[in-house]
Amino acid sequence: MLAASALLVTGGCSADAGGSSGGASASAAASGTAAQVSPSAEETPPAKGTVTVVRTVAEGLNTPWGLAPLPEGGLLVASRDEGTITRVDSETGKKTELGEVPGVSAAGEGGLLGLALSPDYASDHMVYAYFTSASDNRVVRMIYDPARPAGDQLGAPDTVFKGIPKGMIHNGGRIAFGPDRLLYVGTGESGDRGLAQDKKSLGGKILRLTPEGDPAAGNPFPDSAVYSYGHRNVQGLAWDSKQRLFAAEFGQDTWDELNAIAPGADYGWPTAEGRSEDTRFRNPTAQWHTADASPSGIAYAEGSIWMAGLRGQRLWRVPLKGTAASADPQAFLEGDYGRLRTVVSAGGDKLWVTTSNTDGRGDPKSGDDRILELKVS
Ligand SMILES: [Ca+2]
Repeated sequence: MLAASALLVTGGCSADAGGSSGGASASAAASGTAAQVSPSAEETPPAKGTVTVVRTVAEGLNTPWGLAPLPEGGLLVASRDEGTITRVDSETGKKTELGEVPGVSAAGEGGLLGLALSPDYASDHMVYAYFTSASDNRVVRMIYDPARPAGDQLGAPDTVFKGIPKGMIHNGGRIAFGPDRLLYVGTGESGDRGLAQDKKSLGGKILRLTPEGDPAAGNPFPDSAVYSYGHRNVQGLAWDSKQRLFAAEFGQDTWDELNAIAPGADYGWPTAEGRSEDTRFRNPTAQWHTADASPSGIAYAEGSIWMAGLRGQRLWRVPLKGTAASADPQAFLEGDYGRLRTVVSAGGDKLWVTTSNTDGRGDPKSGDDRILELKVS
């Protein structure tokens, strides 16, 4: 099972590695790979999409960051600044605090960030969390027992991976299990831009780990958790229907990026921000001025990547053909709900999106922060 998944991932990548960093050749390679995987042509979504806000799922959340839909229904949401995990009933909006994650040291952009459920959640009930501690950024896992009293439902944390550089800014923080059942971790260069190109540093990287926290077999660099490098601050991770990984990251003051991630590839920071002519670097699938995006979470639905913009206060739709954008990105909800932090698939054409107006950089209104349910196409 693992070997087959690894082969699939490696296969996708060698096809990509053959191309130059140019968007056209990368997309041609990716389409070729997709055609081999499935005999039916890969469908391209319409150039223009739609977003309908179905309802507000929950209100009154403090600095919501990680969001993990539970298979039994409901959502887990992390509070960056309080260091707590809360379950939201997705029907009624009722909130139940699971408990506080011990050791969270919230300051600046750091705190309790990403959440992910174990690939064996049905049997092990394990919740993974990425947080900023007093000394570093790290990933822990805890057993979640909803039968225990509210506030006391999290077991003692088991540290899975530590030593990721921390800072007041650029702490990364998104974690997600891929279709290969491995744990992907988006990190930031913690404000020390040189770390992004240093393959020995865990900052400014996407990492790939086993559920136990070891570097995954088949990672591009020997005995290393590093999967891709040259990133500034990765806060969005999602896979498309062909199991290709995409990641969003913040630019400095020029270009935010959505990238198609290939193992071992260099995404250019700090030498390049956005597209460049330098063939050492992978060019983004799409890029935005930082005032229009400043992206955190991403999700895949209905043939497009959906990207939440903080400073941009909007949800971006990037329709895909292979790993390229098939049409210009399109913005939704612009300014309607303020800053948007996290977006996850709610199945089919539904998404859950969180606002981020209580994060110290927003203008909180009554009811902030909230989780919205969207219907998209
Ligand atoms: Ca880049």
